[in-house]
Amino acid sequence: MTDADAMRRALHVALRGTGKVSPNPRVGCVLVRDGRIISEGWHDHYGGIHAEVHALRRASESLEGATMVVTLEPCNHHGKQPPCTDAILATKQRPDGTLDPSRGIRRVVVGMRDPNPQAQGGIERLQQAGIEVTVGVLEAECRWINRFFVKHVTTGMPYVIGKGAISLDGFIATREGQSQWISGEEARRRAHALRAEVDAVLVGRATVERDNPHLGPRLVRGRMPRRIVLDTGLRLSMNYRVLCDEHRMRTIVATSRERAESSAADALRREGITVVGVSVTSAGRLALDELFVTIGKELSITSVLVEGGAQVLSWCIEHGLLDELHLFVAPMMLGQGISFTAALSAQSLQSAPRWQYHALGRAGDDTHLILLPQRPS
Ligand code: AOF
Ligand code: ZN
Repeated sequence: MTDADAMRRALHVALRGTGKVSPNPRVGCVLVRDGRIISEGWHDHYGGIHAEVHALRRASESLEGATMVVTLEPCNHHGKQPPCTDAILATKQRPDGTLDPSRGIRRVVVGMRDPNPQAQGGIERLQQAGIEVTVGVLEAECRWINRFFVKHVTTGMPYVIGKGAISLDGFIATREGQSQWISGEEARRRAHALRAEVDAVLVGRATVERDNPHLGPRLVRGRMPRRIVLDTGLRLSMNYRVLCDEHRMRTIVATSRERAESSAADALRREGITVVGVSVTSAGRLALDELFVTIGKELSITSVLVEGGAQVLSWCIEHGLLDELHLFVAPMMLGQGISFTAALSAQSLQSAPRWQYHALGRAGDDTHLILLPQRPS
């Protein structure tokens, strides 16, 4: 078994923490001895034990000479949990408490360094104790599963993903606003899997009024994300699902600073809904960059899926707020309709937002594009 094989398994078990560990990273760990996996562990929920300790506790065989393969640098700090480095070094202790280099875990393979300054230093600490450490195995994959955590812990802002289901000619709805359904079942299932992965799903008021969406991952197993509704004037009636169903306590309504102090805002708060006030731009729209800073810092939201509509998506694209874009392109043409970038107007080809392909595949009859912004170099 190569380090990469073991890391692939560690990445796989890390995903068991999906939807449960935020704002922490998803971390997986396997212990390898004599060429086979003897134990595995993962960070299962926020505040719970870390992947390394989980794997060490679950081991039913001797750890003598074993290699630990873990997707993230073992932490070296006291947070909600004690340092994983201590647990690793404990496997090397003689009965008198001194370290014996030949005992216990002999080698540690790390996918990526921990970007959290408070937790860093694990690699050096292990090396000082005589453990051989290899860093950077399947690093790109490890970074990808923790792209939300990495952005949030380094900038305080959530990682923002845009999502649209469009026709071949780029429309998200007919002229009359009919959009259910442009994409097929498999594309919708993938979109729901994204909902289960992010901390929050964001939509504008017009989308709530048109579709009365539930925004939960009903087509897959997963927990309900927080739901963010943009409502500058706080005019939405309380009868929409996001404001009155059993998950309303986890809904966040973003509105102007002024309306956030109004009696309408208090009525929402009495229902357990969070109301966040942000500045309004000269164009009369909520300043989403400010909203993202607030929800990242105050509500520990590490990721947001922007589901629409066209106004909100256009605004995010125009202001460079998307870190990733998922487009499900259905083999269908409308000729006229609501373009998913209706409110975007590029003045020239040079100034048009450009993207690079991260992945391109099929989702049933639809094409699934995952794009990353091409930031000016
Ligand atoms: C690890 N293994 O499985 C995870 C780590 O408050 P705590 O104690 O849970 O610490 C959270 C921080 O520890 C988190 O921000 C990240 O830097 C690291 N997460 N580290 O060694 C794990 N989940
Ligand atoms: Zn740890």
